[in-house]
Amino acid sequence: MSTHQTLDRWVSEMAALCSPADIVWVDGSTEQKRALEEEAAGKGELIRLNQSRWPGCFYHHTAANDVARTEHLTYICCRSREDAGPTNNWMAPDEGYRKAGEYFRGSMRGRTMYVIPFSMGLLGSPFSKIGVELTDSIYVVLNMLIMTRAGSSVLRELGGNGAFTKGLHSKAGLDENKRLILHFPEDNTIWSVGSGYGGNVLLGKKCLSLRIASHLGRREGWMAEHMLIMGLEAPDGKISYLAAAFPSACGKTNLAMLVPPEPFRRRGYKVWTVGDDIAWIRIGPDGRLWAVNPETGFFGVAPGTNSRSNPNALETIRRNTIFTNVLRTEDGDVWWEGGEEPFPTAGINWAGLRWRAGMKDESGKPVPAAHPNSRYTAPLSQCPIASPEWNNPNGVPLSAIIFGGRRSGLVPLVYESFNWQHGVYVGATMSSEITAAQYGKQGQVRRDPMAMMPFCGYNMADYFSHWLEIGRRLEHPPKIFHVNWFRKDENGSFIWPGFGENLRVLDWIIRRTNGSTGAVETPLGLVPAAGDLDLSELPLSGRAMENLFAVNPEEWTDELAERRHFLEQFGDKLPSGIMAEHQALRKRLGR
Ligand code: OXD
Ligand code: MN
Repeated sequence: MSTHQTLDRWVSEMAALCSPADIVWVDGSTEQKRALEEEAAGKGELIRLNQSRWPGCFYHHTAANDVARTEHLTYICCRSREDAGPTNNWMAPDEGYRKAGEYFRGSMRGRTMYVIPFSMGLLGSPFSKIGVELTDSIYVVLNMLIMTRAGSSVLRELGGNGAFTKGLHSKAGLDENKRLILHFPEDNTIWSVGSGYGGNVLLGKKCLSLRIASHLGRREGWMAEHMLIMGLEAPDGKISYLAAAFPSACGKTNLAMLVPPEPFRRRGYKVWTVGDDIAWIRIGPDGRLWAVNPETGFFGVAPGTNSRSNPNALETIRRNTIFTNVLRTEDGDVWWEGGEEPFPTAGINWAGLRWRAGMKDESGKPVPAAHPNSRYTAPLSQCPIASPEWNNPNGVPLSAIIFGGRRSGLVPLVYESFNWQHGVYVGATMSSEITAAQYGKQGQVRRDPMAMMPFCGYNMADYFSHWLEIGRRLEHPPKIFHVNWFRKDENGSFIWPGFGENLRVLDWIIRRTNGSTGAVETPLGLVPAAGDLDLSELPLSGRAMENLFAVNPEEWTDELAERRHFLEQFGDKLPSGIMAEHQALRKRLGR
């Protein structure tokens, strides 16, 4: 029970629908957390790892049919279909409540309903939003305690009549045919049923912090973005902040926790992690953009994480971490493809099968140890380079916004947009090649504006207008850049070394924002002039640099046609400024 009548009434109504055996309010205390861990371990929902090697860590695995976000079962339920736009699944609110209501009815029989009051953002910050998630999963409770600020303090902040997002989740039967992830932006409500996978059920994350928040942001004049936030400290001690949007599988977490290359480290460059996934951005009283990370943890992809690719992530997940769908060894260790050596010789793989190194399936394919989308949930406070500013209620001022994608051709290593409107066009036409980790044909290009395609809670054309409107209101807009770490040479090899070396590009970006370096104009935007990019101690040939920055107009014909086709689906709703930028690019390329 709380002191908030609307909240109490809603909890009672949802309990009447789902029929739990009892109701437990999550208070955020260590005692309650320990008791829940104990209970989950007792029921086998979590497995305690070897505590001397992995203190405070647990293992969990989801159903085999429930290992990733289910975009085809994710809907925006607003009254008018047009408000959801052509890139979202849409369902009428009445139908959504009716359909999911059938799946929720009696779904918690014999189970406990947990009531999790949580805050996205620091309590009391002007950026923050409060949510309450009702769930029948202890795994969800324990993840939410890592990813959000949850517990009784949130109820105190909510008081007797504060606004909150209503989130209802039930695993129900974990039946794919009875799974729905529904968002009712007009009711500030989320209903998620039939799944136990993080991205579908940790309702503070994608559902609230992006889909519902993007809707609230449009209404209230701020932005909810799928962006990492990082600080880059220069040798003089000045820290500049960047926010960057990349589609999945482009290394967002690695970039947020980047280790500078040796020559930069020696000179005193440092990176500070503010967030790896979500940025809430507002216009500050000084006319600049300010950003917070509303989360308190990382829900990161495990495979490929090792002490070379991301030593800071590896250090972060050494304790108090929940591992999902990785390999577990008999002696309570965990492992994943691309993880640390020594490699295990045997264990229980993500699907619960006895696994041996080198094992093949009937068709001769290697049997994976960890699922490619296996995850770790770890507290941000444990990141060795966590920025002290991640707890600043006013956020950090942004010097630059970076968009990026995975393109083996066409797109230079880095370019700067000419102005805000051009930058919004650059974000709106973002794209990435599909990798082995995603559904779809490998190499095929997928459009993903601002990396928000699966997360924008309203019509994407209105979202572009909102970006343009924010730009009009900004006295000191950050510069907007585009990067592509993935350009390949004629032999199909990556030209740019990536990882820590990406700092060289970030350094140019920051120096562009403070006017201390030059650039040359190309049809796409501004690129570093020869010598502007600091390549000290990086053996990269002049030819490689030429290939990295080449803009070949004749190669752009198909890309321009695809962009146009993509933008035309928004019809009259597409802001004219976006099409004007498209035409201007076409002209500059002479196509
Ligand atoms: C994520 C995603 O899990 O973008 O962050 O899918
Ligand atoms: Mn994400």
